[in-house]
Amino acid sequence: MTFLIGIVGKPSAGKSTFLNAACLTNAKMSELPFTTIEPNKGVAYIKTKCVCQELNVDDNPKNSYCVNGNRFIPVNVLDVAGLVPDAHKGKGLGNQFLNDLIRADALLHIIDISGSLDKMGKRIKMGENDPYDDIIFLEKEINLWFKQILEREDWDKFLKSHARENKKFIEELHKRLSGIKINRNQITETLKNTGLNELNPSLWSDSDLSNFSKILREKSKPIVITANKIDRENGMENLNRLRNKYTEKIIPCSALAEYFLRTYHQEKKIEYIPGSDSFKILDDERFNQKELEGLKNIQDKIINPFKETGVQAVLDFTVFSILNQICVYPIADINKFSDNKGNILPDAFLVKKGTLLRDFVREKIHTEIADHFIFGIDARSKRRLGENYELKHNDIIKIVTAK
Ligand SMILES: Nc1nc2c(ncn2[C@@H]2O[C@H](COP(=O)(O)OP(=O)(O)OP(=O)(O)O)[C@@H](O)[C@H]2O)c(=O)[nH]1
Ligand SMILES: [Mg+2]
Repeated sequence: MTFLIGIVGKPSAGKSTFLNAACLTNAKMSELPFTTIEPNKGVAYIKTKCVCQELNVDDNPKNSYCVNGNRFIPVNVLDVAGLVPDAHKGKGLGNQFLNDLIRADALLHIIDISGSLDKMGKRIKMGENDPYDDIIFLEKEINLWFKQILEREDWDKFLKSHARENKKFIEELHKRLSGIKINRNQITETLKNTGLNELNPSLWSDSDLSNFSKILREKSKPIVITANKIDRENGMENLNRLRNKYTEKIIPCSALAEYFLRTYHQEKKIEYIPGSDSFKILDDERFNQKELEGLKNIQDKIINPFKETGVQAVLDFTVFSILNQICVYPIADINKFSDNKGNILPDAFLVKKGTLLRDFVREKIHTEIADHFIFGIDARSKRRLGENYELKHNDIIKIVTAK
């Protein structure tokens, strides 16, 4: 299973630019609001320090790629149309297009930190819009959309049949929401957090249901705030102001800077590893004066103060910190760290922190193997690992089967 990360935000905030920067796609970008109507798909890569350097081996990745000791693992990204306040009442393009994000694991909210777009994405004087308002309205619209999903296909009827047939609410709700990528745990935890009674959901008021769907949304589709256009004059100042008001993590970003760097790298004009704190111009002659100045500005005004352009940071933060993933390398030969064909460290899998070896084998490797699975071997220590072993970040593991 590959993660799906959805990009949301008001028109012209830079969503398609972020997608193109992260995935090297060709989604249309323009200053005009509502440039994107149909969703744009791409594949981005999250970055983690590969174990190849520690082991001093040259790896042959199959499900990912490795550059200078950095392992890049694919995730799907979807960029959708701009969302405006009251979208649930049909404003702008409405919010129906959000249904494309129904299977998203997390949402990146791209905000314009320079505050130079009005609510509809039209250009206004820089600083006139408070990005805090964008955070609040978007979350509200997303929560309303989520509640609509929960209620659609007749919530009352669902409750009545549940009461009549005395079925388990959690199981039934899980089935009902099966298309939305919500697991049983998230439902159970939401019930616990809201203090709502699963035995009698027909007594829930509308505000109970709103609260329930809000918390379930937070758990199943967390929103990560990306302060885009940090390169603009007042970006830093606005970011600091916003951080005083909004306590969750906000990651500064210049999608446009990353877009240039990735494009020049693809054209073999610069050396650049996404998310790094420098790039190298390969041949000055291939750039005009304006482009060279642009590159100097990227280094001085974005990379130096912020360590990187932010696109990679946002993706990595989402997968590792918000979705709580760790990286595990299954192999077949514990001395060569290779698969049966001799590929060294072929696969890097993302698994949730706390996953047990048994579940990892069942979910990620193959159910057939899981039936014959006996134990694992830690390739570093050559120790045996039982099925209840809890996987650690960067584990390199051989799965031993009965066959
Ligand atoms: N200065 C600056 N401009 C940016 C940045 N990211 C995007 N832009 C500009 O913002 C404008 C809108 O970019 P898009 O990527 O088309 O925005 P969008 O959010 O996809 O817009 P819609 O599809 O209309 O909802 C374009 O003119 C981009 O060049 C950035 O990091 N810095
Ligand atoms: Mg767009």
